[in-house]
Amino acid sequence: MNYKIVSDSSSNLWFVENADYTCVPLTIRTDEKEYVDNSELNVAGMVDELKTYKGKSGTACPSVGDWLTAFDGADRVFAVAITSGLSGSYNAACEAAKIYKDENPDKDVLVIDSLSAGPELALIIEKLQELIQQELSFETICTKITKYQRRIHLLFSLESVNNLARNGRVSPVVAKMVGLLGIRIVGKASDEGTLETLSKSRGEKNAIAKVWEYMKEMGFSGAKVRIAHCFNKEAAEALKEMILSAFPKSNIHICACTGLCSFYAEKGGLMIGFEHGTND
Ligand code: X90
Repeated sequence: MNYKIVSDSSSNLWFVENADYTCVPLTIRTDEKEYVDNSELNVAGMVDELKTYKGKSGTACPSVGDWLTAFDGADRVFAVAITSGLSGSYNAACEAAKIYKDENPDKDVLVIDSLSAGPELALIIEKLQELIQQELSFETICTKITKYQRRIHLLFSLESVNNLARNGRVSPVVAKMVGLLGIRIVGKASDEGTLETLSKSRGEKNAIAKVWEYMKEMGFSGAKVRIAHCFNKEAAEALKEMILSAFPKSNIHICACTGLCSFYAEKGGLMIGFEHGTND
C-alpha cells in the first residue's frame, strides 16, 4: 500500500524529506505574464516586477486536473489545501478526489482543508509524514490528523495588504489602516479560515513582540514553530530568538515564502505556524 502527500504551493514546500510528496502550483497572473509557483520560479524577480507593475494582478488555484495528476498511482492520498475561506483549491481537490475514487474504487483520498496557509500546512504535512512512517492505517491517520489540526495555529504580521485587498481577501478598511507608514497588521487565521486582525503595531519590533504575546496567549509552550518570511529573514530570526529565550527546546524552522505566499504576504511579511501544548 503506498501513501502519498500532495499539497498546493501555499505550503511553501517543494520537497519533503523521506516522503512521497508532490506540490501542485498555484499561479500568479498579471495581464502580461503568468508566474507558476513551482521550484523554478524566481520569487525575488517576481516580487520586483510586481512592485513596478501598474495593471491588475491576481492568482489562480490549481485545477481539478492538476490535483488529479498529482494523485496518480497512489493507493492512499492525503491532499492538503490552502483555506477554503480564501481559495477554490480545496474544492478542486475534493472534486479530484471524487473522480480518483470513482475511477479507482480500491483507492482512497483524504482532502484536508487547512483553514490556513503557509507554515500551518507545513505542520500538517510533517505530521502526516510522521504518522505514515509509524505505519498506521489510513483511517487512524485520518482521525489523528483531524485531531492535530485543533492543536495548530497561524499568526501573521504584514506590512502591506494591498494584494489581499485588491483581490477581495481583506476589507478595504483593513487595507487602509496598513497603508499608513510603519503600521503593521498582526492577525491570525480565524476558525473559518479567513484573516482576522488582532492588532495594529507601529514598527516591526512591536509587531514581533505582539506575535510572541499572542503565541503565549494561544497556548504555545515550547513545541514546534514554523516561520515563513517574505524577504525578511532578520525578523524571522529575531522572533526565533525571542521564543528560544523563553523555551530553549522549541523546534523552530525558518523558510522563505515561495510565489503565492510572497504575493499575498508581500515584502516584509511573516507567517508563523505553531503547535500549542507539549508533546509529552
Ligand atoms: O485561489 C487563489 O487564487 C489563492 C488565494 C489565496 C488568498 C490568500 C493567501 C494568503 C497568504 C497571507 C497571510 C496569512 C493568511 C491567513 C490565512 C487564513 C498569506
